[in-house]
Amino acid sequence: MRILCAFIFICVLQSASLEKAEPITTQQKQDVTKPKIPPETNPEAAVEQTPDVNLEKGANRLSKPKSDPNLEPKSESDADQRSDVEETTDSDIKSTTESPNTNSQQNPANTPEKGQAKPKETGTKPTKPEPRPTKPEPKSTKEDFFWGPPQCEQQNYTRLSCSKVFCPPWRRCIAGVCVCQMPYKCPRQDTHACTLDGAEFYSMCQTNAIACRANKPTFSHFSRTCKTDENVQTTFRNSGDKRVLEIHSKKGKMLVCGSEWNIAAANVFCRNDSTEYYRGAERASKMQYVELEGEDWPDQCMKVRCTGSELSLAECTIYNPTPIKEKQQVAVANCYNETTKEQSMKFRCVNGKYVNYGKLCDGIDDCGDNSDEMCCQDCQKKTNAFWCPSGVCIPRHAVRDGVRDCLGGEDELEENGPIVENDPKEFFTDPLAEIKKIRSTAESKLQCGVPNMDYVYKAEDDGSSRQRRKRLVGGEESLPTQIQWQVAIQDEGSIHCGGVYLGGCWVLTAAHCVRPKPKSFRVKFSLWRKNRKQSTTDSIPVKKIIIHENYDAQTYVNDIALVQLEELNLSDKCMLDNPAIRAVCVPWSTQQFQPNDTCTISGWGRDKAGMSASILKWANVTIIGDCQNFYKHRFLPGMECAGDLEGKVDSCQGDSGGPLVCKDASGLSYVWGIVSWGDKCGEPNHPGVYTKVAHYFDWIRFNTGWAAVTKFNQ
Ligand SMILES: [Ca+2]
Ligand SMILES: [Ca+2]
Repeated sequence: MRILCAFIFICVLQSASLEKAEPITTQQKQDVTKPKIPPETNPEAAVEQTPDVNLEKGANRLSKPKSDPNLEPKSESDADQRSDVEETTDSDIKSTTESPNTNSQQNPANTPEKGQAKPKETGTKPTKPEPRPTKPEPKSTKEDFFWGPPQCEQQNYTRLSCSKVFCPPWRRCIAGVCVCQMPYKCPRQDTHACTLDGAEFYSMCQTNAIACRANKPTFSHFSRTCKTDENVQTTFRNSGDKRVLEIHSKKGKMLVCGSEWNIAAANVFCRNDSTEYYRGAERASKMQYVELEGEDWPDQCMKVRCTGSELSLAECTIYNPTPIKEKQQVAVANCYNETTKEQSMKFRCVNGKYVNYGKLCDGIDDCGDNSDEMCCQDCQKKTNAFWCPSGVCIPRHAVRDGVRDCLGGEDELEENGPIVENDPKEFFTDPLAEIKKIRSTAESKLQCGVPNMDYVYKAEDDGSSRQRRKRLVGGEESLPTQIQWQVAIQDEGSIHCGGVYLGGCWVLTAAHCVRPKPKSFRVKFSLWRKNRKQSTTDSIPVKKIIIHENYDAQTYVNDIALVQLEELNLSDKCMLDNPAIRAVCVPWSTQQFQPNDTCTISGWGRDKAGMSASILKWANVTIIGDCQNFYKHRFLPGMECAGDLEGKVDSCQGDSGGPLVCKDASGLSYVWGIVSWGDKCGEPNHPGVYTKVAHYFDWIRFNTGWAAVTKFNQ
């Protein structure tokens, strides 16, 4: 009954007929016999799933890192070359002869690797409960409609939680937290950043990286001549019992205009003013200019806009110096004194400050750590805040400002209007301009997630034609060069698993698809018909296989493996440029996609007759958020469910190891899952289970040695 590598379409019938279809390697054989799903250690599970599903396993690991980011083929030469000759027919057995690189080691058969695979699996079983949401309960008990769910609040997210937001360039996302970047890693910029003690750096990124480590304000202003008498300093002057803000700079002394003054900025001022106010401001107060007591007040004001994370107002955007009119309002500091407030009816920020519930999800950082904006099911309309699907509200001015704030780029979509360009003449200090430059440089270095459209619909030379596409059960045949990151993992000459190309020399697949015997494998790129190469097909030997150390063949937990390709002679590249091959992006956050998002699975399925219908197929599936309901404790951390609860399309339909790919709002495709296991393919209430790739981001980064595996939030 089960086929070895779960096929994507059609699982419904895999009972008898198919297995024979394809010879299996020794190792696979054994898999076959075992229940596709982890035979559970627990009763209930056992009941349900016995036979028939297809899952397989296999395992092995590889080794090491390689540091090379050459991702992405760039030119047009055609592929083939490297491919071994014989593959054309690809009898399932070709195995060792394949190509120069592979041959050296043979004895395919005599070394059953299963022995080795075992050891590394350590059989461990996950102990820690994953924080994934069980199911959104509309709201917490408080009276806020926007806030929640409670599971989110328990995570204590702040602006440094890079599973939900981007880190600024002077911080780096490590294990879900924005940590201080090494100052020398900041790229040099045209502007010169001056520090409060008169030093000059190549960028504000650098001064802020230093400030981040010291937790002390450092940046003063941009200038080519860092004279301390031009430093930007913010102080206050009393008017009666009110503290009126003043900014000293080379433009002289000015007040802060009331029009943009908000709590995020007031927090910054108060924290910098005194350690007594480490929790920031009580509120952003203002008063009319004419009401100021005393003489000699400055007659101009500048606007100040802060995100809320700054260590001093000098780090904020300061702009638009203008003469003040009498009735105009100016900014007043009103710092937070927690002892005076009763807190019972308030929201407790992660940093311990209390704010009114009405301040949640309005796009403004009231807390000072932004924790009041991190678990939002929607944003307050009256403030015009913008909702990012990761549950974060951002201020309106961050929409179409040229910098991606929402993980999927929703805030920068054209539908949100034209890009707002700042007029440099009006800006005294504009940190956003530098952030924009640094981000776009970094983001352009990695090409992924975008197919080469010139090739997507190119018909191949092998006679296949588009008109022959036909709908299958829940799936559709692809076009010859449509799914450009899909690969086939060839083991001892036969293909039982798929995989996905990450760029450089790296391919991702399921642990159960491989063994630590690189010579037994080859990776086929741009394969369309499973058993026949096309002109763009490339077949590449494998250098190393890295199986997750804690992969458990019984539970399928950590069913993930990296396949490192062999480099070309005298080169650090592993294949010649091939216009029909593109890398998919690696997701860095488990929040990039959410339940109910529609994604695509692909693989070589079999048709009902069990023929290895050899054309690559694809189908849409939906991410399912409450998978524990279907699989109980067999659903473990690092797993994701997708399918269609009616059972029309389900994941068991693609070869194991193949990709579940989701596209973000900006059109970039990410490998969200790897086909792993499932019960009763294609039947209602038995969604397919995938390895959740984002959960393994740090593992991938460590094992590939790539400094930047991802295009964003590196
Ligand atoms: Ca707020
Ligand atoms: Ca933006």
